[in-house]
Amino acid sequence: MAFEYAPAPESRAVVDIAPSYGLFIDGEFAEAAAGKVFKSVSPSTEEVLSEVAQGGAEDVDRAVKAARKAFEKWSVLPGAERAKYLFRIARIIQERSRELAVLETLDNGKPIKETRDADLPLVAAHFFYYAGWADKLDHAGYGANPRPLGVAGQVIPWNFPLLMLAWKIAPALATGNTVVLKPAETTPLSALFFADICRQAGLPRGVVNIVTGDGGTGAALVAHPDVNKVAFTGSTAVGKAIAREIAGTGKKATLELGGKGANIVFDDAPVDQAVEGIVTGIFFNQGQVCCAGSRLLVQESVHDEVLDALKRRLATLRVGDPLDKNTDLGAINSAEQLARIKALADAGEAEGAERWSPACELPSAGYWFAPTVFTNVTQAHTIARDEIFGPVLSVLTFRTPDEAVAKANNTQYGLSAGIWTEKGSRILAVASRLRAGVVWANTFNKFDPTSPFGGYKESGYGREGGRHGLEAYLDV
Ligand code: TXE
Repeated sequence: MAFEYAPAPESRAVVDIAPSYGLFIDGEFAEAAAGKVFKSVSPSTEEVLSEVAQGGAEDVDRAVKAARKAFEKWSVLPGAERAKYLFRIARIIQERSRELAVLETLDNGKPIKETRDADLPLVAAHFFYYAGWADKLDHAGYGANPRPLGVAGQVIPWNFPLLMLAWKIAPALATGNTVVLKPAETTPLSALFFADICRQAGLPRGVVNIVTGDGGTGAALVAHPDVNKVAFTGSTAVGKAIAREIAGTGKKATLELGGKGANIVFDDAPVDQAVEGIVTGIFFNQGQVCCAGSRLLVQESVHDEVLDALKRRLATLRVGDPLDKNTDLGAINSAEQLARIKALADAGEAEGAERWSPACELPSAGYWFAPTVFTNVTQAHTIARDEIFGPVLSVLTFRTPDEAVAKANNTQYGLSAGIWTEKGSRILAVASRLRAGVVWANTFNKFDPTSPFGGYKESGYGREGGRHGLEAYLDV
């Protein structure tokens, strides 16, 4: 049935983006030493949002020095004092959440519905959660006299810019470390707004430094001899290069890399509920999620029923202006990422899988990809093995729980999985055999700061979130 569509655009005017931004070092914004800049472009319109400083090795060095100096005082501040700053930051994030949500949507391309209702509340929750830990770490509470590692060099991706920043900065600060963070080159703006929030919260100079730039800037940070801990989220290829770079240096590292999550639907699962989980699993953030449920493993007996329901549901999704509150799918983050998605989807077709997309009109400017479902996929297909990092679902079938487990584990990755079944005993039996850092049951992509997150196999090592996330920043 056709219905009238009334656009509900969020106001762009709630955010004031400056025409240019410097690096945030030792509490001040400053130009890069070499005077280089790059443009931050809105992927939904290709509009240039701002010009941002391109940090080089000299800038990284200045930032690390500032962080080292700040560490002397920050690391010995009583936990309760550090907590006050983190609580203050959390509160300011809540107060400025509308502005930050609009900013993130403009810079990243994801729907305002997601930045407003998922990203921003989680960002604040991480700061509240780790603020609560800061004074519990003082020995009597935590045990073995934990000590911060020193200066943390943190490199983050573009898919959840502010949330990845929160995952990295909140536990580092709670444990008494200081930080140099490099945001992704396509989404630098929310980290620079966060720098302003640090100033607003009165955070001592040098505790948080933001050095914007590209992979070369990240490499300089990782390689800096005075960085004690590296925290990276990004591609598996760069994660491996970082592991090689720091081998033998004594630097500690957490690496959160790619994934190829299996979303396993058994024949007793409520179909409508499972379909919602499949949609969230692969179309949330246009599928640019490391723990996306990019492989649907559906029990053969319900394959047609589930696929019919899924296609009906996909026909109702709205793809378009990410600032519209009704939008379900926004833009792909960059031209490069769009090209990667297109190439893999083309490989799916070339290798004989069956491609389907709902009818939808994509905007002419910007980077867009329609929600896509591939059926008749085998484990040998490239689209069943490689991380696509886009709104592309590969559907495979299974007959028995053993076969489901074997197929789910047949990947170089091990970040996430989902199980849909009414049987509690089956959830426990299957979950314990899945080689994945997170297994959701009858839900997908649910996050909470209290839960550790991280991968098996080539999805990386170390955990972020929860108590385990603290340990990544401590020596005992
Ligand atoms: O990642 P990169 P890209 C996957 C996803 C995607 C692919 C490529 O499959 O299609 O990676 O994305 C910085 N030393 N994921 O090219 O290059 C870079 O500047 C230090 C999964 O964007 O890994 C950015 O800040 N840093 C993923 C960050 O690393 C370096 C999220 C990520 O960029 C560097 C993103 C170097 N040598 C992509 N080279 C996830 N796990 O969620 C680049 N960087």
